[in-house]
Amino acid sequence: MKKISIIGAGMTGATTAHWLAERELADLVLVDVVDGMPQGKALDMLEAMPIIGKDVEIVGANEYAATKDSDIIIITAGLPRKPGMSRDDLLSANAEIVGKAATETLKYSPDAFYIVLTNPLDTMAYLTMKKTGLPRNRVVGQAGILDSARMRAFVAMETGVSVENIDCYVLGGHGDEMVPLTRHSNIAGIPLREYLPPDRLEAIVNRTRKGGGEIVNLLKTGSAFYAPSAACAQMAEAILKNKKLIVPCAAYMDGEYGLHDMFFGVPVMLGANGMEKIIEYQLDDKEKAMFDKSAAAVKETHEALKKLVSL
Ligand code: TXD
Repeated sequence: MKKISIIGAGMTGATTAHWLAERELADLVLVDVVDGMPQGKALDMLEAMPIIGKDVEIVGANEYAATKDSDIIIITAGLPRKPGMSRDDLLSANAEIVGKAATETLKYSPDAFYIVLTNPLDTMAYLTMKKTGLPRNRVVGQAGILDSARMRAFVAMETGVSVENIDCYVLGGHGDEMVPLTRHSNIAGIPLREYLPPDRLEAIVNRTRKGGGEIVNLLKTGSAFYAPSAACAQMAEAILKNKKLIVPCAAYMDGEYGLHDMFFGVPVMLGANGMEKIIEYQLDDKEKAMFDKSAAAVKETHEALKKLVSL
């Protein structure tokens, strides 16, 4: 059985374990600093396995040693947003937590692939790659699957069409400057721009951009977790099953889309070698302008990180 370790057993970490256990993909380890909490959640989930008929081992721990020989490490440890906060407000607190999680886990699992979820997402993925010194195929950040799924859900709500028929692509940084690509999005092959009147499409794009904040404002004590963790599980499955799945993820840019030395949300292919390929869309001038604006915002957070941490 493969092994996946999830660092941070809070809302997204524990729910990622839940989605993964349903898929019977790998044995699972939950690590958290809170005494007893990861152990309690892991045992409770393990006790659900006879009911759902899945043979998965689930262990909780406060020490990184429990993650030994993991195939995939998923980093969710860190603070979530509260109402009124931007993702960037989390930078200094989460940089310390993610930096430690990355270097400690690598000691026990030198061959693992990393999926990063902690915010500010693009910058935490960058930190993970720099701290571990891993090649870029081994570190990927989750944002685009979630942002695209939000847009797909809103289109389904608007049209009454099955979510399975709806393909949307939201690229760029995981912030309010994200780039929903309406030209590339479609319902059963029909371009979204033909299917929906411009004002409805614009409303969906705006709601997508603010989708994370909408949930934060409703929950008040934390941020979204069901959809983000479903996205992490999909990424882990694509890697472990060598699916060659093309999904939007945060990947290290080495000249693609004219971007260098930064993580950014682009379509990537996920397979047994992790982030195997970056797919480059042809962007028109308007899309390129949105891309550049989003990239500038992400770059600024990367620069702020470099002032806090030596990389
Ligand atoms: O799409 C995305 N990328 C995101 C990102 C979608 C949703 C949430 N996103 C971010 O993930 C969010 O802004 C946070 O930065 C992280 C985790 O969110 P979550 O909702 O899971 O936060 P919780 O419930 O507070 O859980 C975080 C856990 C908590 O149990 C802490 O005790 C633990 O992290 N924690 C640690 N675990 C291990 N090691 C260390 N050092 C540590 N510090 C805190």
